[in-house]
Amino acid sequence: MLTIRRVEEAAAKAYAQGKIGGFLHLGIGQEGVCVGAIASLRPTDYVVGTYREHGHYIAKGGSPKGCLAELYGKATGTSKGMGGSMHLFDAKNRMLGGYGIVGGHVPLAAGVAFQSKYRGDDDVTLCFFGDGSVPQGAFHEGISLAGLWKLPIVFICENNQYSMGTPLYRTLAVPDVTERAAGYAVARDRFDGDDVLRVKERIGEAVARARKDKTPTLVEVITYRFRGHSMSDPGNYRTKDEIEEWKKRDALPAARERLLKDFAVKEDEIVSLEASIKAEVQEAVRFAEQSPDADPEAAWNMVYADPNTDPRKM
Ligand SMILES: Cc1ncc(C[n+]2csc(CCOP(=O)(O)OP(=O)(O)O)c2C)c(N)n1
Ligand SMILES: [Mg+2]
Repeated sequence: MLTIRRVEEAAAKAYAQGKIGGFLHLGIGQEGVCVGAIASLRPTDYVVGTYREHGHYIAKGGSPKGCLAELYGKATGTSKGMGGSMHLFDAKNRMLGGYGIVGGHVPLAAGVAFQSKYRGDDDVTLCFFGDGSVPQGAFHEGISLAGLWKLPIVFICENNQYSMGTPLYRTLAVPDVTERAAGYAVARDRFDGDDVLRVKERIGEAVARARKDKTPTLVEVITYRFRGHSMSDPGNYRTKDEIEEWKKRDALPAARERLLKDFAVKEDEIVSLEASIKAEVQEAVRFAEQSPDADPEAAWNMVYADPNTDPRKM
């Protein structure tokens, strides 16, 4: 969680310096969700995410270098600098995006889960999306087929209270997202995302069900983003008090406390871990800055997959 936060803080700084172009959506405040959920997976399981997916990419085995270089549009980025912030792909770690169309990736994730079942693998797919995906048509098409075909997938709504600047009460007639599950014969769960171990345990139950029984679950995790929607959003639609209230439920300092109290980790061990994460991220920034730009000619090489290459082995 700390690595992800430091990477995103570094990204925000580089963006303000004009070193990163395009969109940049930070998940600062939401790290407990992707880290807890992905910690419950096996390496061969799949993750499909939105444009707010830096944390998911890193939690799935990606590196600060691969993330930052991608944001900088460099050839050494995880998508060879062709995707940018919203399109982090890492086939070898089975991180399958990074999508900019709200809700559009939900049926794609159902397709990934379908191939696992079709091939007889026991891999599970986690599909992350925001509260803004829930009223979208594609979301319902994806979850409907997952329920009908009993696909090994966990749909995880990261409910951060807003779709861009629009609060939940203006987008959802039924604010409990998981009530939709009943219409599609999908199991459901809903809980707070302020404790990373709770997230791991509860998502782990849904993952176990998907792996063993081949049945989907719709999970809603209550969370909050501390920054605006993207770098161009100062977030003026909410009060400082609201943000401060949510900061009391930040999963990152809570995890630090638990390491000290419940797991008998020493303060100086944590301090040295924090220092090594800081150094790793500083090194990743240097790497991104010094890497060569993406080669526009190389874009043609990636329009179609090589039919002789199994992307799962890349
Ligand atoms: C189909 C579609 N409509 C509109 C947009 C513009 N848009 C980008 S992000 C966003 C809000 C999505 O909110 P949510 O799903 O809650 O995710 P969050 O940004 O909070 O993580 C919108 C409307 C889009 N990218 N795709
Ligand atoms: Mg949202």
